Amino acid sequence: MPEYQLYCMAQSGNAYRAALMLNLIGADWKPVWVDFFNGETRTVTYREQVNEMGEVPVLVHGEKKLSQSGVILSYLAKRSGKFLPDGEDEELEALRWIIFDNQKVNGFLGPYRFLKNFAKPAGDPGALAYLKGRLDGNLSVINNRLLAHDYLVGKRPTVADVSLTGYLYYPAEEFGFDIVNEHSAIGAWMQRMQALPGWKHPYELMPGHPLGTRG
Ligand SMILES: N[C@@H](CCC(=O)N[C@@H](CS)C(=O)NCC(=O)O)C(=O)O
Repeated sequence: MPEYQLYCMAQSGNAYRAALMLNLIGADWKPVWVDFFNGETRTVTYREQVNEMGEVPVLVHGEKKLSQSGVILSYLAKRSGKFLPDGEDEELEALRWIIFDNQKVNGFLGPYRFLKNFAKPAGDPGALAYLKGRLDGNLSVINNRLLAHDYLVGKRPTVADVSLTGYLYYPAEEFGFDIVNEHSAIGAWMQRMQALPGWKHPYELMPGHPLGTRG
């Protein structure tokens, strides 16, 4: 049995952060596919046995069961000594960017892509336009940061950068706009992250792609 199990599915950028981190630290792990699109996370069994919040990802490590990708990243960084912020100031700074990302960057990219790509019926155009407006502003905040810094915190990648990867590598067609063309510093940062040993695309790293394939 591998040391870590990660409840996830290929379409989830929230799960991708955790799967990527496991790969980047060279962990012994295996994915546990969640049938998200047929409602598995809404079942009583999932909520009682896996995650009362009804969300993916969930990391299982021995007796521990962790959810919230920011918590999972922090746990794995502490255990492995990799992607750890250096000292209290960097730790707080990393947390600041993780929360901004969770709430305003990937926290909007996920629902936007879901409404555009997977929702039946497709998302309301007004809701999509609202989210796109917020995304333009929030991605610009990240782009400005990355114009001045190679990584979000300090001079090397930390958990804050792993968190930011979330939805960024999914194909532009799934969003209907191209993040890399619109935000060049994010594009350059994505290439730096992609060059790290162990980096893999979300569709390679987690089961269930293409949609409808059982993981
Ligand atoms: N902040 C959470 C977000 C997790 C999340 O929203 N996951 C989605 C899948 S991509 C989910 O399970 N959503 C279920 C729901 O909201 O009902 C994290 O970073 O882990």
